[in-house]
Amino acid sequence: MRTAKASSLALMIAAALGTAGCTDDSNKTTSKVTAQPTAAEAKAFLDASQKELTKLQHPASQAAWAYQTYINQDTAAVAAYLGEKLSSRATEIAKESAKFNNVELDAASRRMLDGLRYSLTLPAPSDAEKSERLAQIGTQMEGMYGSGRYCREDGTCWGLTDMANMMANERDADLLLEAWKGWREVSPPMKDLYVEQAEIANQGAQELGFKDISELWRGGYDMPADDFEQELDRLWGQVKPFYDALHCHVRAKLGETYGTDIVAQDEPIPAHLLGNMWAQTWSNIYDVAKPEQEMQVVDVTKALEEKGYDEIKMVKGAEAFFTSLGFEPLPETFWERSQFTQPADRDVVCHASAWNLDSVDDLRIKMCIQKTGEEFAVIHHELGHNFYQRAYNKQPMFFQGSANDGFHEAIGDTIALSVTPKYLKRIGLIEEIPDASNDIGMLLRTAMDKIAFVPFGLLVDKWRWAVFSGKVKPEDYNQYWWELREQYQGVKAPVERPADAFDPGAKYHIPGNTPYTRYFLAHILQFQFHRELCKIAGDEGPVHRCSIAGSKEAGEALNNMLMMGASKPWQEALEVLTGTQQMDATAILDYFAPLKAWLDEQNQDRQCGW
Ligand code: X8Z
Ligand code: ZN
Repeated sequence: MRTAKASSLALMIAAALGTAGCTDDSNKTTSKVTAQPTAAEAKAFLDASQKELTKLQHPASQAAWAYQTYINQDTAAVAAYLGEKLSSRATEIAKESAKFNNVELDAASRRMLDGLRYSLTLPAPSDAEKSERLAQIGTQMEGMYGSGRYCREDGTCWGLTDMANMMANERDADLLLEAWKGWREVSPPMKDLYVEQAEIANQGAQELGFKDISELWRGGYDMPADDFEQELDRLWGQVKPFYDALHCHVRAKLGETYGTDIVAQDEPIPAHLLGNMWAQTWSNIYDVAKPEQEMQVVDVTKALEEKGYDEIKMVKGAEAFFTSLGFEPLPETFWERSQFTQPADRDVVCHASAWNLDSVDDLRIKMCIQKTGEEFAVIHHELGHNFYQRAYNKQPMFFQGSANDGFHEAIGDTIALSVTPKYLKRIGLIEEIPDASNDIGMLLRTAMDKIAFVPFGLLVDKWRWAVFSGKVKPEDYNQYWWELREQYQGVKAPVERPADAFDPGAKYHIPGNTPYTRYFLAHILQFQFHRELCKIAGDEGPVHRCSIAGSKEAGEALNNMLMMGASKPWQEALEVLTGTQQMDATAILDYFAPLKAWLDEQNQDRQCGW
C-alpha cells in the first residue's frame, strides 16, 4: 500500500485508488444480526477481516503500482478492478462492524472497530454499479494528471516536470505565466468527474452513518470533527503573524524585481512568481528575497553536482541517515523495484510516493528524481514513510498506519531538518560550514519552504470540505478556491481565470484524492519532533543548526513512537516522543525566532497585508 494516502488504519489502498465500494447484497449483513453478539465474536470478526483484507490488499497494491509506473488502458482497468474488489469488501466490513457497537470490549479491539469506519477515504455506496464507477473515476483522474502535458503554439509540448523546473528557475514573468497557465489546461476535463466522484462517495459515507465525506475526513483524529477543525485554526493562529511578516518581505522584494505594476504592494502576490507551480513553497526564489548583506548559504543542488551525485547516490545518501540512527538498511528489493527516474518511453505518475506493497518489507519509492537540493529533501521525506511502514509492520493489520496521517508525513521531514551544513560536511558534500553570521540567510531560505507552506497546507482541505459538504456548488468551485488562496496565503491568480477553469485539479492531491491536512499537521509536528530529538541527541547548539545524525539514542526514541503504529490515539504517540499530548506551533516559531526579528526590521517601513 502506499503511504501518500495513508489513513490511520491499514486499508489505504482503497483510498490510494480513489475507490471504495460495496457489493449489492447489503441486506445480508443486517439480516445476520439476531442476538446481541459477544466479545469473542467481535474478536473473531476482527481476525477474519484482517486476514481477508490483507489478502485482497497485496494484488490491489501491485496493480496500482503497475498502473502508476506505466499508465495505459490495461493497467488502468486492472488497477480499478482490483481496487474496487478490495474497497468494496472493506466498506462492507466497516458496515458490518456496527453490530458490535454495544459490545463491551478490550481497548485495542474497540479501537480497531471504531477505526474501521474512518479507514476509507472515499467509501462507495452499496450499489455495485456506482462502486465500479467510483473506482474508474479515481483511476481515470490519476491518469489524466500523470499523463498531462501542455502544448505550445509551435507544437512543442511540456510535461509537469519541465514546467515545474521552469517555475523554479525562470525569472521572465511572461514565460512563467505561460507555464503557470499551461499546466492548468490539464484540469478542466476533470471537473465533471470530480463532481460525480464526490456525489457517489457522499452516498457511501452516508451509508456508513456520516453526513458526508467531509465529516468522515475531519473525524479520524481521535477527537470530534468540529474540535479538530478548531485545533487546526488554533495552530494556524500561532503561525500567522510569522507568515504575514514573511509574506510582506517577499512581496516587497518581488516588487523590486518585477516592478510594482506586476506586484502591487497592497494586494495578494500573483501566484506565478513564487518559484513553485502552486506557490506552496518559495525557496526557489531565495535569490530574489535574500538579505542585502552577502550571506553564505549552502547550495545543495550545486554541491550534489560538484560531487557527482546521481539519483541512486542521492537515495543511498538519504538511507545512510536512517541507518546512522540505528535503522536497518532497506531491503535489496527496494533497489530493484523502486522507480527512481522518469522513464522516457511511457507515462507515469511522477508525484513522489512511498509504498509497502506486501505490508511486510516490499518497500519502494516512486519518484522522477531531479538532481536538486529540493528533491534530496523529498527523498528523505519518502524514506521516512518507508521506515515508518517497516517499524509498524509487526502490528496487527488494522494498526498498520501512523498515529495520525500528519505523523506519517512528518517523519522524513524531521530527518531532513537534520540535513544541516554540519551534516553535509560530515558526509563530504561540502567542505566548510558557514559560520553563525550567515544564519539569517539559511533561516530565510528554510522559512520560504516551511513557513510559506503552512496556509497552503490548511486551505486545500478547507476547499474540499466545503465541496464535499455541498456548501460550495460546482459553479463556484474555482472562485472559492481563489477566495481561500487569497484569504490564507495572500496569493492571487495572475490573470482572470476562464469560466471552465478547475484550478484545484492542477494540484496532484485533488485528482489523486489524497487528504491534505496531513501536510499542515506535519509542518507543525516535524519541528516538535526535531526539537525533542535534538535534546535526546545532546546537541546543545541552536536548534536550526542541530543534526541528530549518528545518534542511536535519538533513533531509538523515534523508533519507539514509530513502532506503535496506529495502536493508540495519536496524543499518546506524541507523548511517547515529546512528553506532551498537544500539537504546538511554538516549536516552529522558536526554530525561526532569529528570522522573525530580522523580518520585522526589514518590514518596518513597509505596508504589510493584502
Ligand atoms: O505530496 C507530498 C509528498 C508525497 S506524500 C511528496 N507532499 C506535499 C506536496 O507535494 O504537495 C510533501 C509536502 C506537501
Ligand atoms: Zn508524504
